[in-house]
Amino acid sequence: MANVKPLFMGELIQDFQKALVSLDKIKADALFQQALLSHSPIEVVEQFVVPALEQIGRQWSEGSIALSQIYMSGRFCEKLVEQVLPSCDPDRKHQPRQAIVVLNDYHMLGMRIIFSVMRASGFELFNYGRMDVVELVERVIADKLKILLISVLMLPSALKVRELRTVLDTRGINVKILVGGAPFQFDPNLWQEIGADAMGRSAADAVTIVQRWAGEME
Ligand code: B12
Repeated sequence: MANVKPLFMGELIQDFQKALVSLDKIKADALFQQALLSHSPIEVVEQFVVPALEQIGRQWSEGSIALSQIYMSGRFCEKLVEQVLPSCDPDRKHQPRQAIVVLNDYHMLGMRIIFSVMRASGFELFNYGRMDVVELVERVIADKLKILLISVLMLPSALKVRELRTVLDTRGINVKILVGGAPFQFDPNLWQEIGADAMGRSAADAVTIVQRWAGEME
């Protein structure tokens, strides 16, 4: 971040967001590459792509753009992110068994980012994709998980974590749950209310929290 003035980054985000909304992939790609000249891939994802998509989300809730524009923006950003975040690191560590999942909803981009960054940081974890509570409980048990990362972007999906925790408790399964996504950013107490062990706002938080838990479990 050191080389670029915040104002410049802000302008770049505005232009990127406009290019996405007008479905101008060539311009969006060029701006993304420009941001990469002065920022690391994860900085570009978290400080450039995420704010642009959040602005697009706000425009949609105000009624100024269509759902199809959000959808195409999200899909295109997924492709850009896939290009720059490596899916694995040669120096994998042995850690507690862990997985990441999108619970119930269809917002997949945040989960993909967390998964890529965790793997790039040397963590090995299962990617369950999208699951509902019933399927997830069986996988947690079958895979003998110690840590479960859950991404949700809709409030009803966030509330499903409470149901998951209750079923796991009933079956005597002890697994640490780390949650993240928009509902937890909107309501900072929500993660505790639904029975999670921690909440993270970013991929960097996911790495820090899992590292801490892994250390405690050694
Ligand atoms: C793109 C988008 C879509 C795309 C998704 C495309 C895709 N393939 O993912 C499409 C168009 C499909 C979509 C559909 C809908 N959407 Co939508 N969508 C968004 C939008 C604009 C951006 C989401 C996104 O991809 N952000 C970029 C990613 C990278 O950010 P992120 O997921 O937040 O992840 C970061 C952090 O949260 C964190 N994180 C995420 N997960 C985790 C997990 C862990 C463990 C940790 C530590 C951290 C972490 O780290 C990530 C990287 O920094 C948001 C707006 C917003 N403010 O989030 C609305 C939003 C999530 N959508 C919303 C809604 C309502 C819908 C729809 C119901 C709309 C409709 N009427 O049909 C549908 C429902 C689909 C469904 N059933 O799931 C609402 C949810 C409101 C609520 N309180 O429930 C939002 C908040 C918009 C709004 N302001 O109203 N959406």
